[in-house]
Amino acid sequence: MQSHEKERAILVGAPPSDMSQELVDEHLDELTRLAQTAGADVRGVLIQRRKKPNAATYIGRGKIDELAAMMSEQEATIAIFDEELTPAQGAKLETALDARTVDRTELILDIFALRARSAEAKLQVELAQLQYMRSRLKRMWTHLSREGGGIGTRGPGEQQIETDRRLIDRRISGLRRQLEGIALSRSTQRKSRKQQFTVALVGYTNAGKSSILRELSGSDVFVEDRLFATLDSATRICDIDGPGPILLTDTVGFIRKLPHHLVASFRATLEEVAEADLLLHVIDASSPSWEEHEVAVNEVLEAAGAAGHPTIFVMNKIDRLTHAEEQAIRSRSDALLGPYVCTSVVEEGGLDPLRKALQGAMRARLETVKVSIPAADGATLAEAYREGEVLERDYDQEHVVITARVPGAVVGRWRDTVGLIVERSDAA
Ligand SMILES: Nc1nc2c(ncn2[C@@H]2O[C@H](COP(=O)(O)OP(=O)(O)OP(=O)(O)O)[C@@H](O)[C@H]2O)c(=O)[nH]1
Ligand SMILES: [Mg+2]
Repeated sequence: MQSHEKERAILVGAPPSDMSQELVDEHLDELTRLAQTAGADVRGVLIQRRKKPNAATYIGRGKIDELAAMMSEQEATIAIFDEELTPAQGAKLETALDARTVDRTELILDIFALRARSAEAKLQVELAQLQYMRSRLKRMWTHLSREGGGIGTRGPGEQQIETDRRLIDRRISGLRRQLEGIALSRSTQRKSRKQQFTVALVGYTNAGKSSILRELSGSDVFVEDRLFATLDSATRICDIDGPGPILLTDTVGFIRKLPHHLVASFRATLEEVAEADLLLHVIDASSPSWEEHEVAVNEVLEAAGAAGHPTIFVMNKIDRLTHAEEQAIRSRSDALLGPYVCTSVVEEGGLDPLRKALQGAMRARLETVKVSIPAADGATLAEAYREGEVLERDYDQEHVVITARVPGAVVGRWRDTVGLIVERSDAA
């Protein structure tokens, strides 16, 4: 993207009258980051506190004049609204301002389109974009069109939109079919790792999910201080010095008012979350609005059918807090959250509390058994070491007798295996 083609933008918000100034500022900071991520040059901000946004034009008549004046003074090319505008609101505002309006949903969709790497993520984003456009029959604001010079000159799908909704519908069902195919092969893949302990990282964008995955797995995972750094879920094997390895999956970050079309089209990715044995809900504890972020993430989890899943909360980035702040956060967390740990990716040993919690969660699902294995059966012995912890090991002539902690699924299979003698053990 070339800088001289950058859109000059005024941001517009209509927060509720009773919202704290701190939260209003936080929301604007976030919108600014979103706008900058999408490549806009933010020239100004306009706020109108209201009981609720104006049904016809989002902000009131007087504010529209103020906005128009501000835009001409700042030579702004677009106005960016911190809410999904209805098709009618968008159209009215564009007429009144004689300029392009972009709403929060378009902005997020545009960033997702910029970030999508895998075939699946690209299809998911395109599906969400088409659904958004379908009800508006207008061109999408997109980084692609800016490359072509000026906004909205060549948005993808422009022709379809202008000519025929049916083409969009056809494309939408085509995309759905392709995505279903991909989802099917993913679920087959998942079933094959069913007996392993699977953990999914979820949380607000930029909370530190990928950093934690990178640190725990020791592998190269993309981390950056920007919104929606990760769009593709990545799974890595992590050794946490516990009974056997875990499979840790990183997922796309969530955000306040995440467009529902996006949630819907990322459903397959989110299913992975719903099927995990355990969720790690990562929270940036250094953000003043972490409580609001936590609620937003829960809303998305609910929409994805993963609410109420066994969860450990991870209060991350505590290195950024003073001791007093950390204490305050701990007492809030005691009151608000389920089991939680405080972590830091940048401090030496900062993830140890998380490792311990994961070890505990793994142990809780293990059964301790005493198994007599024919000496020739090396595979079962190897499985015991791979899937769990071997506590004791004895030999007689023809057998290896071990006491081991292994997942219930493994115990079940061993019980069904001819030649193995399995007993419950009380050994700790
Ligand atoms: N100070 C500090 N910074 C951290 C910590 N963990 C992560 N970060 C930084 O926070 C930023 C975001 O980290 P990521 O791991 O990319 O966050 P993410 O949750 O994967 O974000 P998305 O993929 O956008 O959802 C990066 O600049 C990290 O270096 C931490 O414990 N302390
Ligand atoms: Mg990430």
